[in-house]
Amino acid sequence: MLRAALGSAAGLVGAAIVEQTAIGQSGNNGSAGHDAKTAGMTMDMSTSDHGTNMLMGQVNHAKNGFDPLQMLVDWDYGTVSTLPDERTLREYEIVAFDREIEIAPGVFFNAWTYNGRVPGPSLRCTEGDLVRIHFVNAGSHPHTMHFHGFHNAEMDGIPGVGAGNIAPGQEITYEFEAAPYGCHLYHCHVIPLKRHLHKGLYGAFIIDPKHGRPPAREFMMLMNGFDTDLDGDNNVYACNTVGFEYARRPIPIKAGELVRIYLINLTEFDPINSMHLHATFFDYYDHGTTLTPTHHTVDTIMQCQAQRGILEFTHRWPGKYMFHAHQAEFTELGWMGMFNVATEMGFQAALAEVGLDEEWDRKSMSGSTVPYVNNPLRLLMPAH
Ligand SMILES: [Cu+2]
Repeated sequence: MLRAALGSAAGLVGAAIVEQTAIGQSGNNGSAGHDAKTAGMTMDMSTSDHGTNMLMGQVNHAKNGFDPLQMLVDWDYGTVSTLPDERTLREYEIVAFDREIEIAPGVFFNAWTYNGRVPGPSLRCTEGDLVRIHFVNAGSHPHTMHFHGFHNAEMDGIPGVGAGNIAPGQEITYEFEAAPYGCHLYHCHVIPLKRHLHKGLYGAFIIDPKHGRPPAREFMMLMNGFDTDLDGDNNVYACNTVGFEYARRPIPIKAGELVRIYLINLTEFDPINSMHLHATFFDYYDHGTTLTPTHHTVDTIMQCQAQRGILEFTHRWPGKYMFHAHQAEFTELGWMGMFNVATEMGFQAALAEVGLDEEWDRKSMSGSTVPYVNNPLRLLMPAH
């Protein structure tokens, strides 16, 4: 049963890619005709070069309204002001609405989105900031925003407590002080949760510690999956929504530099997801709520749904290095990418190769809301 579903799913991706190659981007809604081609493509997938097959075709990022390469670094700091008590106030505008998105070349999904994208904006702030989120539901179903973090019951964004479900056309302002620092998330909490989550209503919520973390190139990666035929199994898996996008367009980093990934799992239907890095090892900070690693020198990590953590690593030598879920079926259905590790001299070319510029470089190197203060004593202090 499971095997059959996976075979069918592999066929779906393959069929879509071939279809895309054949007829290009124009007018292809991708939602019809896959089933008929499934069996044949499954054969093709098993007898030809998988990598080549999966790398064909391009997602129309402009039409999607988001680009997974930009999503790695497009931190949303909100509108920042200072309160009379000198705390920082960050105000965010979030609108939920329905939107069709392309999750692999030629494969479309009727998503429910925060601000038109899946995942929603990567909200970033500093521990102790007052966070005010003005949420408008312009979608077709009731939704909420439930944040992981400390807050009172009214701000929990669940049905039946405080404002509860926010009906279509309604709005609410959620407000709380950002704590604890870490790599967190937000998501809709309307029942059936499985459906509201899987549709795409989730995003990263990163709280920087007051004294920052050591300088690093930083990325947000959210692991997700999509059930395109509504049978309760995912047909496409991805990191930041678009299957194989980072294989088609490897992520530029530099040899020898510290890389920090804020990794979050929001895969529905499967109990766990995972991340594996090739050719290097990482330190891991479970939930990001500590300043010293909770795991040293590992090269795989598992996360339950909503679990998250911070990876820190360095690639020593230039070249292209894979990263992927280590559940093979997730990998084969889209959750696989590459880092393009460049020398200092070769970095501009690595950026240009995947359509990135110096602005992307700047965002990836200056994600934190606060400068790093290197005070060894802070490691001895309680975190919260
Ligand atoms: Cu919802």
